[in-house]
Amino acid sequence: MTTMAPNKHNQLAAGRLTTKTEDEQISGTFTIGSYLAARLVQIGLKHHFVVAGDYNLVLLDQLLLNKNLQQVYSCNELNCAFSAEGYARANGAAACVVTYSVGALSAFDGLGGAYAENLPVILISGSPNTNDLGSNHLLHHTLGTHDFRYQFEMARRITCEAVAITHPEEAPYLIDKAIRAALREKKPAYIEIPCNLSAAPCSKPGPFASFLETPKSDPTSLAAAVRAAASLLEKAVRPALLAGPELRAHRGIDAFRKLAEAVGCGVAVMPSAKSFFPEDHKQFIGIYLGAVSSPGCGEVVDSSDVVLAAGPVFTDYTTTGWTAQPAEGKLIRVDSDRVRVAGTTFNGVFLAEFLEALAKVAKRNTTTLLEFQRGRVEPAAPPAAAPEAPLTRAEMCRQIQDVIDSNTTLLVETGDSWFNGFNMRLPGNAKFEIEMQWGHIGWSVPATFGYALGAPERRVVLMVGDGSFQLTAQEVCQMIRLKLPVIIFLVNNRGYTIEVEIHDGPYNNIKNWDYAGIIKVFNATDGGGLGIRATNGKQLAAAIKQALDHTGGPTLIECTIDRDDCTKELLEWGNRVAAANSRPQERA
Ligand code: DPX
Ligand code: MG
Repeated sequence: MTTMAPNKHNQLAAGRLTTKTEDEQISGTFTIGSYLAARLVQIGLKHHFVVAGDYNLVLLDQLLLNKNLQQVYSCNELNCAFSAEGYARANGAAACVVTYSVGALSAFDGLGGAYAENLPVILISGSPNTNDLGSNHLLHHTLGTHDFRYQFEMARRITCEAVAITHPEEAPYLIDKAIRAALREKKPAYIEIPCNLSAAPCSKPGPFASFLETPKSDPTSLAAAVRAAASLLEKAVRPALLAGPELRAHRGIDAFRKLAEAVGCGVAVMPSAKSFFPEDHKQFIGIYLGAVSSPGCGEVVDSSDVVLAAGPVFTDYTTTGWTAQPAEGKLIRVDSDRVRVAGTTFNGVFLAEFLEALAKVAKRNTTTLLEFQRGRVEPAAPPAAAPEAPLTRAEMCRQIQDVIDSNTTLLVETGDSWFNGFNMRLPGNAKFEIEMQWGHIGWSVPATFGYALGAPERRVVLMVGDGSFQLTAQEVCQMIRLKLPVIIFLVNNRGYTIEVEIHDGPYNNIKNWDYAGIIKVFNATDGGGLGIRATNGKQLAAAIKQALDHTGGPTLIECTIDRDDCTKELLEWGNRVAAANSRPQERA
């Protein structure tokens, strides 16, 4: 519904309404909307994701005036938030703009994901005209009561900072407060802007360097934590290092590597931290996931007497149903702002600083690496399937492996795509993205779109199941619209296979779609997307070749495999997680 907005956008596009507001900006006159745009550019954004609605149209006009910030459109607000989430993975931060309630409440699901995954996504929502606050008016797109605060109250629960602007004078302060908190905490923030204030004048933005400052540890606590950790490591017979998913958010990837190289021990990664330590590094021993760890890795970590876990997130999923969590007494646990050494906590110690400092004093001990190397059996390259034999999961993965080069980012959706992804070897600087904490099926299609916009120089490859794809499929049209050469491997196994293997029932069957054919629908008259179905290895090889040559838009390759053709890791992991989830209630 678009009744309230002046039709500035069209005039702008037609070149009729050009100079006044831009001149004003250059000469230092700002509005709330142009102030926000300037701040988004200052923190490094080149794009913002948008779904229009009458509570945000004037704001969108204001954002459009900033030529350093491209407005990117989403099909719905869930996709809008997930696109921003993916963009933040590639670019460090992101912003999305939605309309009141009908838009924002959908976006909240994606914002919850950004919270769970430690990504600073700034959600901006248009809101009612200030003259309606406290009046006796009922408004459209609301619950139909006189309460217009509920959205703000809800946002507070899933962000690190939520602000609702009610006066132009306060706007710069509140906008800065929200953006600074998001960047500091690596969590989403929320900014609510009434529809009649977006173009109201306000003061101009000041310096922003303080937005990007890294917090400093308390020197005494830092020294004490390093002493305690170094002493535990010194006594260890078989120390090992474990990289966790929070390493990236807290800028610890390089420091972790320095520490690893100083100690020289075996280095494992949690599944949600795959690619945070190079897989072709001589100290890399694989993914630690209990019984379904990479070959040889689980034994080394489990038998290690001191494990230093940096930025870990131990959940029922990442510990394979609570079966793979290093015991407290042998754990050095490095979190974003504290360190725990065998049960003693040191607060006010920041992750990267701690790892850097420990790297300077930690004793060298290569035992776990040697142990791993001794027991290592080089996995044989899987044989190619007969070209015309029905496509299997193994053959599909064998071929996808060859698409991954050191410039690739592989995104994997919740489902067996996780386990297929864990088994992929990542050369050089190849990257891996997973949403293992929030685990929202459908995350990957918009997140891949956002990621590809944020990292245009990379080859972006997605593995997604049919069930997940059905949630957010329409966002492929935005990849077509912006001509992004993403490669999507859509695994059509006719259902929710994870659930089939854990606990089957009629609810795990889904309506089949013509997934390859859907691209034609999205192309309409002007799109350049490719949709190809592969039912055997020969067709898949030809499809991959076409995809690699195709640069004018995405290629979706529908891989049809049997309903029960899944990884053995999924079966094992699924059973253990299901067992943990079905524990009967314990009575005191
Ligand atoms: C559900 C999951 O087809 O993958 O490999 O066939 O399992 P696989 P698909 O994409 O199916 C996904 C399906 C239904 N999880 O197996 S993992 C429950 C679920 C969820 N997120 C949301 N709703 C339900 N994870 C938003
Ligand atoms: Mg499926």
